Amino acid sequence: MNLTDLNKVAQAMVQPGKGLLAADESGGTIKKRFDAIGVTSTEESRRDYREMLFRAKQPMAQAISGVILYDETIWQDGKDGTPLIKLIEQAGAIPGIKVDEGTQALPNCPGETITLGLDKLADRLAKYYKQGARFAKWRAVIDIGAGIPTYAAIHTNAHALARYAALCQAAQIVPIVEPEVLMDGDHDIDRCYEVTQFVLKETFQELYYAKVALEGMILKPNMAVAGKKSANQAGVAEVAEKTVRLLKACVPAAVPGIAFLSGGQSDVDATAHLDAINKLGGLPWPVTFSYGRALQAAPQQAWAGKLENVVAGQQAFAHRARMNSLASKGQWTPELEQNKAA
Ligand code: 5MM
Repeated sequence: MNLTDLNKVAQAMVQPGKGLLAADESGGTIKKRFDAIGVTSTEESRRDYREMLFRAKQPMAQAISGVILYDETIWQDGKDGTPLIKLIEQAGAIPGIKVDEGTQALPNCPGETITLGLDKLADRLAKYYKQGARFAKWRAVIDIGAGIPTYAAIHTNAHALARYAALCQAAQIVPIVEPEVLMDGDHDIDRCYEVTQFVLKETFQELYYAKVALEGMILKPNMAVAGKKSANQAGVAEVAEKTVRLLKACVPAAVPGIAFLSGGQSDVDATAHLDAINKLGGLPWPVTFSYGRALQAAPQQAWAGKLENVVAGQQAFAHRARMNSLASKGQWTPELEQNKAA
């Protein structure tokens, strides 16, 4: 492992004013997204959609430091034969790859899951590196509900994240460590805080046991937010204050950066929260975005699978990318949000 080089890539991923585009939807997830806009999910439609995003010059060059790809995409060519991965590189962004293979029920833990994909991961990482990937992503999923999460689920998922991260670094690939505490339930923000704190502490403990170099990784956490079904929603200031307190208590300063997931927050909420977090200032790490839905919902709506809508789709993507770029510097305002033409 060359830690200096890993650290350089990690720092580039969280460089000022930029963040990550999570375009790594697996087959099932992208089908769900396409169903919502009336588009049939085929190899070609998925290619066309992602090519539209990667060819959006302005947002790709100004706001996106890296793109997380799904296995299918990293081997795909654009319509004119240019490999999609080349389009990302030409825009000055770093290609990355999702290497987890989804989740499966965790035995003895009803309602909880473990993320799959460790078997043969070393071989897959070597192939992805050769293809140009310089970082990877693995998502562990922790749900909050009656009697869950259990320690068994938290520990098993943290252990898998650490094994994945160690394998990535051995393959000279920066691991994005993503322990996602879902916001699907009716819990309040304090319950989310408490569970996320436990999950992060366990994750960093396991990373330490696995001898993962913190300087060569990126953390992709959830923010401290109330569950979607909670009657007791927290405001922007409370989310920012509690998220910062939580992360400061759990994430060592040696970590080069934090890139949040959006987790089902609305586009504007995800931006407003990131902005408020950065406006608080005094953070030991750069804090930016690694959004999937919060960057893509608007371009998906605008595109709707039609060739004549490609420019509109790219403009919608450019707007969200610009808003999040501003938020990553604490420079976003609701007025700028309205000004789509700029
Ligand atoms: C883009 O969605 C990613 C892949 O999800 P599946 O494996 O379930 O298809 C997802 O991991 C994503 O990268 C993160 O959750 C962040 O995306 P959001 O939409 O939460 O910002």
